[in-house]
Amino acid sequence: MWTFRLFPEAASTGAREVDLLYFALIAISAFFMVVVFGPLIFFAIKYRRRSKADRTNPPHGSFALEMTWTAIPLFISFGLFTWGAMAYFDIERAPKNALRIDVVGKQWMWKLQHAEGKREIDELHVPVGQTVLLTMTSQDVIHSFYVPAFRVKQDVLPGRYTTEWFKPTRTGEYHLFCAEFCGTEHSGMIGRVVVMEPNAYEQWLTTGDVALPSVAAGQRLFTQLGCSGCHGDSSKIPAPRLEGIFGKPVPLNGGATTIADEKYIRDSILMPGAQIAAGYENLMPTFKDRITEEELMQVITYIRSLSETNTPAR
Ligand code: HEC
Ligand SMILES: [Cu+2]
Repeated sequence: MWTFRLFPEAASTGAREVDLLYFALIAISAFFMVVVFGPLIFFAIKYRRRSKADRTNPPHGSFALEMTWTAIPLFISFGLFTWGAMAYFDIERAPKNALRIDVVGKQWMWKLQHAEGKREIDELHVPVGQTVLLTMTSQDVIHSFYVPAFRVKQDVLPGRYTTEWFKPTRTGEYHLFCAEFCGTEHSGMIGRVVVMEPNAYEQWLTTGDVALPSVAAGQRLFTQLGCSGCHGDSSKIPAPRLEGIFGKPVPLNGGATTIADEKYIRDSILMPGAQIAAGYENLMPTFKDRITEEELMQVITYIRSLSETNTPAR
């Protein structure tokens, strides 16, 4: 049955924060609307033409009044800015220890991959009460991953990784939209997020077609594509070891330093000549036309997994 609702359901921890801020903005705006329009309408009626209101001795300014109506809105604006900035940082900062899911957008579908191997299209299954972190990219144009019930929306860009996180608080099914006009069938780029009880989710992960877990798939690609030939134990080419580099600073030729994050690893694979690790030569071939977006994410997941056993930086 169709029911009228002004707001989408609120089904994540972040939804409460966003809604509260939004309601506060509406309440403050409504209050000042009354403060401005109330007297305006009152005076318009009182001093209408031909009214007999007293028009002698009009007041000419009041310093105290001017200060008050400058200072109060100023502090309210500061407060709103601080609140908004804090909420923004909460939304933007990817939490640690989250359930990681890889997302690839393309015209016109969402392809999702769980770390355990399960793949989905236009549907995302997640457990309730657990923080979920999406790492997203696009294989063509800009898309935007939007789940109104979680109050999260993030652009998904070709050639880059963006993240989005949420912690569902209620089981159920929620809309998933692409919120960036991305071509003729943009309006069809929709799906659903299914929030399940944790044990139902565990069970779902093992039913139907289950592909290789991301780390294992990445490791297999690492061998198949020949990365291990140069970066592995029996390498005859001077190439840096990749154990322990993830998330750490890496010195580059020319003296600069960068952090070995997803983007750096990605660029190293696609454009190896762009940033050369200090002390090495530009001997690595590009894998530009030999690797898909999904495979890139798996290789990165594998390289990240090499760093999860506290290896010190080079
Ligand atoms: C022909 C040998 C060779 C192959 C094959 C090769 N690499 Fe490399 N790789 C290198 C060399 C040499 C460097 C150092 C120079 C540079 O930064 O480009 C390097 C650098 C890197 C870096 C940056 C490391 C750092 O410490 O800054 C990453 C990441 C990387 N390779 C990943 C890969 C992956 C993934 C593959 C397979 C898809 C691969 N490489 C295949 C030789 C190779
Ligand atoms: Cu789209």
